Amino acid sequence: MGILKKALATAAVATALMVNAAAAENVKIAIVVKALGIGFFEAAAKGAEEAAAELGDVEIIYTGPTDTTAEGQIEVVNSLIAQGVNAIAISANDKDALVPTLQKAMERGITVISWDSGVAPEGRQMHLNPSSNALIGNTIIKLAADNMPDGGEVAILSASATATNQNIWIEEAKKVLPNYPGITLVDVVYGDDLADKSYREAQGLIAKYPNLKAIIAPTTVGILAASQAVADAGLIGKVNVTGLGLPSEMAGAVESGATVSFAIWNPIDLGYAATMISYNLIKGNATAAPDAEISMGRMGSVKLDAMNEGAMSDPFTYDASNIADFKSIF
Ligand code: RAM
Repeated sequence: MGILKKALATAAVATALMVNAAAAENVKIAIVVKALGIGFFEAAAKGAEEAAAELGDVEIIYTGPTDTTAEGQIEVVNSLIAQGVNAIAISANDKDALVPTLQKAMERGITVISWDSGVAPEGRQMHLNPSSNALIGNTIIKLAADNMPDGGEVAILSASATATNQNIWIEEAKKVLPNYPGITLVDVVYGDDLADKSYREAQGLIAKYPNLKAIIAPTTVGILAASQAVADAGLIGKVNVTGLGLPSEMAGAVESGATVSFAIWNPIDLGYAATMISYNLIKGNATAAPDAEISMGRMGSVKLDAMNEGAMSDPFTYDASNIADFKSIF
């Protein structure tokens, strides 16, 4: 080999080694979602990537099962443990079923937090709620009530029956129902955050309750499917669909009138914040403990309560007057 060739080869090896060293220093943060293919989580992943770009030394691993089951998430978490990630930030399909696997992750030194949909305290270091649970519970009932001046029957179309977040919101909604005397909750059904199952469950509600005035879906998948079922059944103006949705997915429903209004927080900010928190815990910049304040970068900081839970901002309501401004964002 000529001298020049040899020097070039040595330089190439050196460069490769440097690239490897830099990659090795990257912090690996896994964002584990309820299931792949859900727009809400794709928006959160966008926020996670924004945080990673800001931090510079982070690799985001966006992953989840194909359906919203705890079994699927356990498999995913086991493979992340084997890969040796630095943090697992999970939106859980079940509060308890994931605890042993996540405890195993923590024993291996992996930072574990839940966000969006929580894990029981023994299975994670902290949990990030998008907003106050009580406020979300009240919001979903109020959104229905505001368009039912004469009261009447409402039904809830939820995600999976074990989803921590929807179950808490439904519990909170039931607590405030007595404040809405004309309104009766006739049923709660589960679409598992699958579009086709949610659509069929909405059809079932329409068939079973001929006087139904509103379907409340505290899930972005459910609200979209229910609005389509109501439109397809020719019931726009008779059954109002409301709950939690993405402006990008719900613009058509608002335009058709199947949905008068709905609410949500910013899922991009939520994914961004979960990533920032994971990073600060990995790096030892913060410890998850009651009263701790953990920085979330451009989102300010979150203060943990006695259960190591914190909450972000209030949900925002969307209707025909403002949806156009948001439908291209998330
Ligand atoms: C779906 C998921 C998610 C929930 C939103 C509102 O995307 O169930 O967990 O927070 O709806």
